[in-house]
Amino acid sequence: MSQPANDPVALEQIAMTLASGAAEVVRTAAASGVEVSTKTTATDLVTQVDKLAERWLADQLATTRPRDGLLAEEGHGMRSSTGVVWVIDPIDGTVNFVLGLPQYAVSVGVEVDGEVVAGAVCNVANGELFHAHAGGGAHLAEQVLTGPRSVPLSGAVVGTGFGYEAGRRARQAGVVAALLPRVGDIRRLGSAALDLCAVAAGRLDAYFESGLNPWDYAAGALIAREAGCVVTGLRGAPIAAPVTVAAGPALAGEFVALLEELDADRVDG
Ligand code: LIP
Repeated sequence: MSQPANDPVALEQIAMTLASGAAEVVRTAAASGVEVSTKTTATDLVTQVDKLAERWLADQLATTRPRDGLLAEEGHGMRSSTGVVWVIDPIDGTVNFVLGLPQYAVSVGVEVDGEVVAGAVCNVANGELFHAHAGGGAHLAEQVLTGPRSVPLSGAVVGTGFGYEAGRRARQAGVVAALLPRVGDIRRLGSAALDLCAVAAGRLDAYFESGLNPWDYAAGALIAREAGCVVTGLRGAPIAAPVTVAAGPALAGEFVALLEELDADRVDG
């Protein structure tokens, strides 16, 4: 009997193949040089490699999943007639990619009827492939991921990121300045998708960021949840409305309360 078109296990396998394949497209294209341009601000970069990888992903889906929808960072979009939507960032961490800092990824999330049920994140630089499907746990290759260590908030290493608009970054910096003496340390690694996978893998104790786009978090949030992490917004809001938080269950309540105390969800003026 063939698998249903929206079976999470099958969708996870496709997401893994797409993420790994697009990562190879990025590696190959980058070898020929990278042309950089800007989007919303001078720091919001995009390259022809982002666009090439997204075109490759769109072409793969047009061939293998022609009736599914597509939402991708660099503009490819398709309406779904199956209830399945692929939510894609061809290079998450574009600034790192341009600089050659090995922390950038292809992120492929899969929604069925509005809920993300499968996803894969491939670190282009080292080939690490994080993946999950709803109810199936989270994995790095074949390794089962179980989230962060047990650590008090005062010792927690917290990942975060910043937007591209200067005024917003100033307000975000104010939150981080107030947070830093209350936690163990801060890391700004430059890719939300890999930050969320780092929490899933226990490489970060927690993560928060305001203003993420669906393609930044779709796959990583599922992977973190399937690793047993709490992934939430602030004050009962859904994730990315505007803040996305990921932490182990023992730390999440205290961490969310601290972010609410510091008004981490009020940086948009
Ligand atoms: C990036 C995010 C990161 C954020 C960066 C940037 P992009 O996505 O993944 O968390 O802090 O400013 O938005 O633009 O490289 O795809």
